[in-house]
Amino acid sequence: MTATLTALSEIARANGIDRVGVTDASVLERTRGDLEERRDAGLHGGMAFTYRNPQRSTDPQRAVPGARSIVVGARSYAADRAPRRPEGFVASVARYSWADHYAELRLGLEAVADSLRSDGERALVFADDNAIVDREVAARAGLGWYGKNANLLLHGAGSFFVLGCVITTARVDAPAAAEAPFAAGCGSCRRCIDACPTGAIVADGVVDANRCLAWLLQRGGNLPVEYRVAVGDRIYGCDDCQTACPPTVRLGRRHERAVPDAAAWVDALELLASTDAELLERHGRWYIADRDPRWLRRNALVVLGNTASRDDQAVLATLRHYAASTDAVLADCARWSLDQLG
Ligand code: B12
Ligand code: SF4
Ligand code: SF4
Repeated sequence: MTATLTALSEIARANGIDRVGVTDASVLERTRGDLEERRDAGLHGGMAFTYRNPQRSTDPQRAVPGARSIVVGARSYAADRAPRRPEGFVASVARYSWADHYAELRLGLEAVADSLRSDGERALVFADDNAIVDREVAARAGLGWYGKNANLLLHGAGSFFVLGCVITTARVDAPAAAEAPFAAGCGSCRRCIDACPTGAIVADGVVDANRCLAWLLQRGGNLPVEYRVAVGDRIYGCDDCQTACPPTVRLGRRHERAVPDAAAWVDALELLASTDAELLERHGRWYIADRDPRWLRRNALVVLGNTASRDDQAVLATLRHYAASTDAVLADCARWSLDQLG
């Protein structure tokens, strides 16, 4: 059967999705080449995700055999205010994780998929999944354009959006694409490149994951010494190439949502005193390599070295405790932080 984008958009919007578009289900040829080229050059920094099997992650037919269309949805995570920074030694969480926007996005997309399924079609939801490259399907659906920071900036709305899609066997008719009323493209701007604390944007639209704090804080293993100061107070994710982006900051205001204070900050000392089970319960929806809470402790130790006061006895006791640990990574980070605090 043939569905219309107008009808599906109404369902999506009624279920928390801000922007909707559609594209066909052909192979994402350009991105397949980009993934292979960047992986061969080592820019993936050991990431698996979509890099593990680019033949699969760029072919919608592998996700849903017989697929004809991809309905793409975007949900804003722009916050209506800066959450209050609590007292104590707190570590910051990137904006896209201040609330579970992926869960909300998936719910909205499931409503769209349900409607397609009720017409007898196959329809599966993907969001931040290894099966398909989200930015490229969103770009092809006409939702936005790539910035030099590699993020997809939505027309007239910036990049504070999470992206997902429904891959379906249905044919989805879209009204003829109107010319976007907003200018696309970065022009001579390069603020994100200059703002990146580790120089990870190595060419326009190309991020070297070996240097990107978002990846270094997620992956397993040690934090490279040369990037520990740049970690600053971050425990999860990094926003600098987006908070430096003029269209994202200005236009993001059009799609603001309320956020809880607590979700933006994590008490570093409390984290370091918590059990594995407590950490997984509190932060389980984050991507943590191998679901191993050691990596959260590693990050928190480095945050203390960057932000704590050298006179704080509780901080020193915690760092000394970890410096004596048999865990080589945690001991190394704790010693580094003790050195930083003098
Ligand atoms: C791997 C991954 C990462 C990696 C690597 C990111 C990267 N840029 O390579 C790490 C862990 C570092 C990461 C970090 C972040 N991520 Co991430 N990540 C992914 C994931 C799982 C796969 C991305 C992928 O395969 N990319 C393929 C590569 C080839 O694409 P690309 O890097 O975007 O490159 C494109 C441009 O180079 C463009 N291009 C080509 N030629 C040219 C030329 C010019 C001049 C320009 C400008 C562009 C351009 O084409 C390429 C695509 O073919 C997706 C989810 C998914 N399933 O898709 C989320 C995803 C991309 N991440 C997302 C988010 C929110 C983030 C962070 C903002 C989180 C944070 N605050 O810490 C940061 C942003 C870092 C950054 N500047 O990109 C969102 C992005 C939403 C958006 N509006 O763009 C996604 C789509 C998740 C989601 N479903 O919402 N991420
Ligand atoms: S997320 Fe942070 S470290 Fe990664 S490219 Fe953007 S500014 Fe650089
Ligand atoms: S900061 Fe400037 S160069 Fe970077 S993505 Fe935004 S508009 Fe483009």
